[in-house]
Amino acid sequence: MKVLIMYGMAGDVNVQGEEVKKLDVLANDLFINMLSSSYSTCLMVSEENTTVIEVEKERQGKYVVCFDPLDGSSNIDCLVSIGSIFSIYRKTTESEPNVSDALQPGNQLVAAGYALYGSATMMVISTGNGVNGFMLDPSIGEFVLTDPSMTIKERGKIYSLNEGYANLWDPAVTEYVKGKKAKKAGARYIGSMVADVHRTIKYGGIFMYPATSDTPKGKLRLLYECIPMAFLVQQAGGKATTGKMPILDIQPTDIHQRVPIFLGSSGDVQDVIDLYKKHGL
Ligand code: P6P
Repeated sequence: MKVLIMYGMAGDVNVQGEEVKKLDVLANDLFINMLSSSYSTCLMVSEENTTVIEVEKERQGKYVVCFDPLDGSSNIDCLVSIGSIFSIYRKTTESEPNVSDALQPGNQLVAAGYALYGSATMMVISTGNGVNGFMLDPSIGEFVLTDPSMTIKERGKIYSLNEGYANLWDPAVTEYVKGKKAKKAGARYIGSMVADVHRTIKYGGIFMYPATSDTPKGKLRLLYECIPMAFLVQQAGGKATTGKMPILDIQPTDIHQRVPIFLGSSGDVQDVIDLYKKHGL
């Protein structure tokens, strides 16, 4: 009964009479509580919270953490892999922690990472000197370094995006995908960013969430999806762009702003950049 309740259901009371939370709410509470009690963090941005979360004064540390506690949570009930994504900045101002401390470009990041909850649980992390992957060994309850110095090959055979929006793409994306189909490239799309990005790092290729005529800024959030993933991909030797500029160079203006994103093998992503230039976009 308890296991069933953990999968996506909400608003229930379990056999012990405890309130049952949706997994993404539980994940958010865990992130906030652990960071607040770590004495390392002064400010947080969560996908689940409309405004920034300030840590109480006596427990403040020097870091600002932005996170999506459970990305892809719409996939929980069908058991598709989901994940958590985080990025870490240093607080650079002397003032009380405030939203401006979180609105830093990705090229100021101290660290970023994700946890992937799939057929195994894996943490992939970078502190600016390459990317390392740690697999959870349940028999000892520890994360073991199984993927040291992860690197993305210069080109890959896979392209990944939601082709349901093909009628809404701009000419550059339309031409790029047409070219991929002409080369009979492999199409893979999980619809869970952490899983799609992890496959892209491991196998090479490109993951795309472009702007459409309906969503001119795309869907994915800059601070806690695009910047951390762009940092990791670049640290692994890949590229990450909006099509018009590097993700890590964007000056954020809002904690929940969205941007288009193309990331993965440097050669594949460069082809997209060249098409945006060709179409004068
Ligand atoms: P679409 C999941 O909801 C998510 O936020 C990302 O994990 C994923 O990449 C994207 O949205 C999928 O969006 O529009 O293809 O369903």
